[in-house]
Amino acid sequence: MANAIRALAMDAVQKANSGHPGMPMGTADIATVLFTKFLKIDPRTPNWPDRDRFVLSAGHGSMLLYALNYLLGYEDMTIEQIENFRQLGAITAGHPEYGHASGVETTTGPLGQGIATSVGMALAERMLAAQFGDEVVNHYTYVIASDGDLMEGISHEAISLAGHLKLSKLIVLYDDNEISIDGPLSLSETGDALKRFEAAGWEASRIDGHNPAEIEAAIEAARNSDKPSLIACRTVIGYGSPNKQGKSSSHGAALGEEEIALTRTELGWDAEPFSIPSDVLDAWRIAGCRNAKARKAWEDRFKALDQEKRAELERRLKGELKPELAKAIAAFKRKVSEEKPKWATRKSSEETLNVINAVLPETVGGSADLTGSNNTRSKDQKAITPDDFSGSFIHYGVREHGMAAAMNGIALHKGLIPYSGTFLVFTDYCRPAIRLSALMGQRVVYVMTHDSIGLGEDGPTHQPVEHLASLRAMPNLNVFRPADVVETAECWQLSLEAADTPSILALSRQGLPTLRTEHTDENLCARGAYELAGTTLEAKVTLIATGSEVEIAMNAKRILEKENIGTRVVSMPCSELFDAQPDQYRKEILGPGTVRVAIEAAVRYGWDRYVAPDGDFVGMNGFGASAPAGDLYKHFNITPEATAEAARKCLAARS
Ligand SMILES: Cc1ncc(C[n+]2csc(CCOP(=O)(O)OP(=O)(O)O)c2C)c(N)n1
Repeated sequence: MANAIRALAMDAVQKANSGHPGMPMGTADIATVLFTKFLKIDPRTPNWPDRDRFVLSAGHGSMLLYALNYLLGYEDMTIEQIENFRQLGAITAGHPEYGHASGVETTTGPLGQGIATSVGMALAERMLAAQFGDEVVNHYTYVIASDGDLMEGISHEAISLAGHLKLSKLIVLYDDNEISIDGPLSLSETGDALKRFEAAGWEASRIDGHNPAEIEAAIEAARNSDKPSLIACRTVIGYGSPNKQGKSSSHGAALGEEEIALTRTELGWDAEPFSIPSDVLDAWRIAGCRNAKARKAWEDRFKALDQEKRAELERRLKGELKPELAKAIAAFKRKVSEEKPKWATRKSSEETLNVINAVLPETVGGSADLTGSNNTRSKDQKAITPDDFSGSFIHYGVREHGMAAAMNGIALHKGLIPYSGTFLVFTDYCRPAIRLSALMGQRVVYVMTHDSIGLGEDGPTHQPVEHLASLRAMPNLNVFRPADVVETAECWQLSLEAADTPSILALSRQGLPTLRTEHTDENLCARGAYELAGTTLEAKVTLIATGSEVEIAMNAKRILEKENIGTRVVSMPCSELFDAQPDQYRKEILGPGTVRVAIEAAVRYGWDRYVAPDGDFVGMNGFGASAPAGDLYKHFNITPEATAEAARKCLAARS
């Protein structure tokens, strides 16, 4: 049965003349034991909520997963798909992509992401079990990870978090083949992976990854451990290939027709390419049906749940929000637009979370050790502990990258909506995971506070300048920068409603006045930008600002209007949503015929498309500095006066 995986992998890579045969050939025995004896999945119901999760962290070995899914009988994984490995339109992408083939639980390929994402999946399982009971939520998370996965820094964050939380239903099978691309692992690694995991609170063992009895015993032991488990499986990369096995030459290139013929002989496999002997295929298909009964029994238990609990779990798994949310946000907006508090938007976010978390039990908050700064913990929100997963707040520790990947895992698992915080400048520490949130279309909310030089004394290491532009460049990511408490509530609502798009909430450290003092039920941020203040004069200038600089724009308007220069102010909390509006709306908002000046305490990159052809930009040209916020705004000339002056100059240049 394992040789069927090897044959499909080497033949598909040969046909595509691209791909990685060595890893699937080396891990075929591990995967065969795992998938035929342990993994609780039902290919006929690929999204059965209580299935075990399998993560192929070593995504370059994608043919392992595709071969398994074909052999097990996933309907969408036909032999034609295998034959079209890595071709346009096929579901058999170069690396496994979430949303293409069923049975692919997460996108992998950037090494380290899979194992870190799996921590979130295992965590979600524990949290949902605490909320809904073991009889409906009770599954394992299995990972196959490679040397590259464990060499990546993110693996450290992931394993220490999992070890701390005692995620005992997380089992990592490590493809311990001592080979990476450049050659033997000894070129660049001397560490002891087992000791590393043990030090992080894991159970660790080493076995022969080609001995089915040892593999089975090790997985059985891991399932009964009260810690997460690492099983280092000593394997031979490219197993079966007489001239390439055990060598990096089998890692990332087709073996070649001649070597494939020799491998067939070596393995005693004489079937034609893409053809699996019927007895072998039958055995696989029978293995694929193994859990049909378990799935049925689960459905019965699910149906037997009390009506309310069942409806709630169903809603949560579908990712539908409660209708009460919109009402609660509207009531909050009405209240604050009357009270007009002067809050930092991070504080506004906290107040909004008090409203959201009271309505939505599925939100899971957190922070990378900046809870008091990110204001992500709402009133009465209980933190989870290794012994009690009934809370809804996670102390991720100083592990931004691991946190972001774990949030992907929580979102992918379904049933929970993750949000968590750090400083905006440290989105750089999370970026590969944010990119996967966007690529996979996951509802993950990144609460990123201290969003500009406005954070003050911590200085340029902590002051983001290029981050907004670089995040805005990422496809399918909404970057919100609200100006006041009302916009913050609206942006939170939009983040939660975007079921297929992650969001960044860029929030201020410094206090900001309430600018939206007239209540509207309508979510004005939904169109990305809107006219916050019109003019009774003839409109000559449009000031476009985001976040904390909207206040500056409002003050610049006052200066200009004293001089009889009609000035509109546009707040642009989300340029992605604005860019998606119809032409007509965008033109109208940008103020046809007016001179446009944009104000943002960040770099200009990306703003020219709004201020063209003869506008200007008031913002940062380089890194910030260490000083009180007010001094910095003056020093960098991001002030109402400088904004008014920029507008005057643009008008003068016209006439
Ligand atoms: C973050 C990241 N860096 C680099 C790569 C390119 N890459 C793919 S596999 C690999 C290492 C291969 O070694 P190993 O993980 O041991 O896999 P094996 O050779 O055993 O299949 C590298 C560097 C990647 N996919 N992701």
